[in-house]
Amino acid sequence: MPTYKLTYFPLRARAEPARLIFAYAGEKYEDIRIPFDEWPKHKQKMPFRQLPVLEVDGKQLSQSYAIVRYLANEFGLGGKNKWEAAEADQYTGAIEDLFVATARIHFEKDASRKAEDLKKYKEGTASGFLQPFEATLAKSSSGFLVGSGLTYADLCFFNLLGFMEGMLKEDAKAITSTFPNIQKHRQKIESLPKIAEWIKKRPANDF
Ligand SMILES: N[C@@H](CCC(=O)N[C@@H](CS)C(=O)NCC(=O)O)C(=O)O
Repeated sequence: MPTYKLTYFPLRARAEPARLIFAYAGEKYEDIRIPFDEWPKHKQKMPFRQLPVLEVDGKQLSQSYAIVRYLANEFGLGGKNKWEAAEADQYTGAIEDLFVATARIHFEKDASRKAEDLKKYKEGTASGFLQPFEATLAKSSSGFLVGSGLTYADLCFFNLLGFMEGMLKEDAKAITSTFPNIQKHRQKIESLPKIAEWIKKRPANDF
């Protein structure tokens, strides 16, 4: 059995999809959370000078989506064939776009630019990204995004909703709550027994 170490900050954000995969698969790993003030002394040891980084038997892998795809393929959550894998990639591409748009507003320091960007986000950006997920889930016979079963895309999407709401609070909740099939999907993911168990015991973070 390989030894896994996942290094990130004390946040869910970009590492949580990997943690959700480990939880769902019931795989052991070391969940390393570097305090922000200690980051400078670790930064130079990371391949892209950023986190998350996954170590598999001492080999380092950077980039959150490379990490989740690798783990998903290891643990049977990568889609049943190449087409399903490509569909999962399609969803995670959109998830990343909305993740970045959300974080940009949260971290914006200029108050008037922040207000303007938030207005655009609320008026269209966020629902424009969420609408295709809602439409896919409305048609899905399994209730998952891809094919007949759970893939890493579902876990990334689940994490995105919590991330949006953690970063933009009521402004995001007012948007996510308007999509009934997305809410149903969320409940489906959080009630998967292994996921429910992880959510109960994971460290509390806003996002
Ligand atoms: N494309 C990268 C982005 C990684 C990234 O932006 N990491 C941030 C935390 S979310 C980071 O390490 N920040 C500290 C730094 O850049 O020094 C990924 O998906 O992993």
